[in-house]
Amino acid sequence: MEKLIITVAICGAEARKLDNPALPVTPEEIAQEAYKSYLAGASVVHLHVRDQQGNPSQDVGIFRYAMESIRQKCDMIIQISTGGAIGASPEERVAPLELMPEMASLTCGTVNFGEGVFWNPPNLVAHFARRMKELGVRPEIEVFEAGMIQNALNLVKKGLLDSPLHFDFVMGVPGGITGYLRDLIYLSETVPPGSTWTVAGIGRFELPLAVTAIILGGHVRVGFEDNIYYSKDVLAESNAQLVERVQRIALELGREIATPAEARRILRISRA
Ligand code: KMH
Ligand code: ZN
Repeated sequence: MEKLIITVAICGAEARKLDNPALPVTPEEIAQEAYKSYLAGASVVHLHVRDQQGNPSQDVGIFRYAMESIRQKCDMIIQISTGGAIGASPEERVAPLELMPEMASLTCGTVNFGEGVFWNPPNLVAHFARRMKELGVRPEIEVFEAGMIQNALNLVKKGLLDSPLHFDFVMGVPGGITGYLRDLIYLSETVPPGSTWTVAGIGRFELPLAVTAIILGGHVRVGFEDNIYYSKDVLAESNAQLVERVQRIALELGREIATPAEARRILRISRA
């Protein structure tokens, strides 16, 4: 089994400081939290940013500053979000790719998202994939529903994505696939052999899915984007606390933790 890649999803677009006062929202707070998570074992940071009011933003300048601030502290792989927040325009969502991060998220289909709709029609996904290819950005295929795997494979056939793909199973979003273990088994057995995958369990699904992924040979994403709690009714103190728990469990189970350099090799990222 490869070493375990832990991704930290620091703030996302939906969580609010009202929900967990420890939520990092400024670029400085995000960079500091990324660094603490790196020290706790994370090798990838899934990056969203917020504006001065703490609202989700796809502003290129804020992304640039956050990326520079993280790079000054450590060599984590930076994966920017092209999902943004529900309602963000396609132009806003694709804009930060011009910063040429090593990775970016690419959701391969439309899904209900709570009371909203996360809008990803085929032409939009193809446009984002083409842009990533032009800029040499490694996509992480975000899978909120099983059909999104097939959508990604269709983009491989069209030459817009390169095999082997790297997937992120986002499980437990209201409107998407559930976070039950049988669904993780199903998704992990549906991706083509040779693919890599990670799992992001939402809310209470985060920990059981993380443990299952460690055992199955997948990788793990944790963080306030997906879950603001440490345990039932107990708020997490930091993203790093959630990362540290995954590292601890993985080591107990005999799975070593990947450094950023090792994660680059596993994820086939050649550009430093
Ligand atoms: N905020 C969600 C609507 C991504 O980062 O690519 C979408 C999301 C996925 O967070
Ligand atoms: Zn995200």
